[in-house]
Amino acid sequence: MIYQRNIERIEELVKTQNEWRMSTINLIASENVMSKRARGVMGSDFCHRYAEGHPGERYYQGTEIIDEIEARVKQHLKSLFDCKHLDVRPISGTVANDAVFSRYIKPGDIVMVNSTSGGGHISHHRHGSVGKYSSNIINFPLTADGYHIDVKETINILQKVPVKVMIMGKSLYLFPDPVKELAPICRENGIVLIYDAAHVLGLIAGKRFQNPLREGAQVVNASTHKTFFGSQRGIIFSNMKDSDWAKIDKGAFPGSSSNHHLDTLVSLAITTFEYMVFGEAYAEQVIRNAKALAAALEARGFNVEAKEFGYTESHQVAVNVKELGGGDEVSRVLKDNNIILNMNLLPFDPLGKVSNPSGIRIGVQEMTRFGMQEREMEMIADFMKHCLMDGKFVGDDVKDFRKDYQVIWYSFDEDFISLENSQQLRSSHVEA
Ligand code: DSN
Repeated sequence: MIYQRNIERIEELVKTQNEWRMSTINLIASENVMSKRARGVMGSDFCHRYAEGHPGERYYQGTEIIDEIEARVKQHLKSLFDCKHLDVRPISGTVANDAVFSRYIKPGDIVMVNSTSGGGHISHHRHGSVGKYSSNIINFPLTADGYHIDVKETINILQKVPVKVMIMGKSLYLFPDPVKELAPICRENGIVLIYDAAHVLGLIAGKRFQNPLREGAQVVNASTHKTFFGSQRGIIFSNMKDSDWAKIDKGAFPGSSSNHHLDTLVSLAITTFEYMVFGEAYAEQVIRNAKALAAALEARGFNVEAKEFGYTESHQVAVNVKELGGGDEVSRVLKDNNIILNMNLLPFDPLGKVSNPSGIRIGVQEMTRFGMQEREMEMIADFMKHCLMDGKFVGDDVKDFRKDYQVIWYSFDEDFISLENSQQLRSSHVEA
């Protein structure tokens, strides 16, 4: 009986999570939601199965059907990212990073990365994946605003320091990194330029952010569930020579995983088709929303970062909330009001401030998927002002507001949008 009650408790918690999250404004920049159709194929027999190796070259029998799905998703992702090689087997963005870093970073190599307070991801650092292979990690110098790599100063450093690997892309990511500016010097000096596109993959696929491969990165690693609204997985892609790609192929399998979680792969196949149709309209609206929310917050007295650069060119907005009690307190107060986001170090925050940094990081990609536009960004800014500056409880108002945003846009879910509607949506964005 006790076991039965334990099982029921878990089922009840899952139900509570499902209902609660649909009644909140989720602004976590690394999350998103899948369409009903992408989510609906999860939980099939594939969640029990193994498929090591590549389609048609497996180490198990009984893989014919996943072989077709995997071959299709690879083919479609390759066309979306216009690349020669692509691997869908990493089971997360960090696993994708590790598959690549393990092949390119040798003990003692000097690796140049975005600092943690400058937005760099934990896997690029000493305690993460890079640190497993080398402890010689140096940070890109930043310009005075803290949100851009200082290209001139980086070139000065490269003339004096024998950097072997450069990793661009980050987690607090407002503006593109200078790939095209630094790729030529990397090529001249044999520096491998790796781009971590975890946060901005959907914006790249939607053609609204820099295209790192086209700008000169040798390889791109990413997760598939932030701005790219798929299941939680990782990918790697490149236009490198076949012989170089063979190293990465082994980094993915057997280097960093064996089976690759087929259940989530089938959802990614559906998301990829959604992205091919709706990706450009979605990415466009995401960036419009981020800019609109930043401006609305600033207008209500918040200290929004990077104002002189138009706040953001991505899905994210960074706000300095030191005067409001710091990132920890502010993010807790917001959560108690059903607005969910995370505290974040801001550029030049000391690393010791990691448990109460100066900032919060906001991502608008999930609320955009639920159909929110500029008008709704004004309302979110109002909620944030009322609870953080006027000391009001807005949790019930947030729940009421959220009732109108339950359907997932930019998808083929039958209760929302037809292909024709989406094309109209897309052309209205192009015309606007
Ligand atoms: N740490 C995650 C983020 O929120 O950016 C990415 O892995």
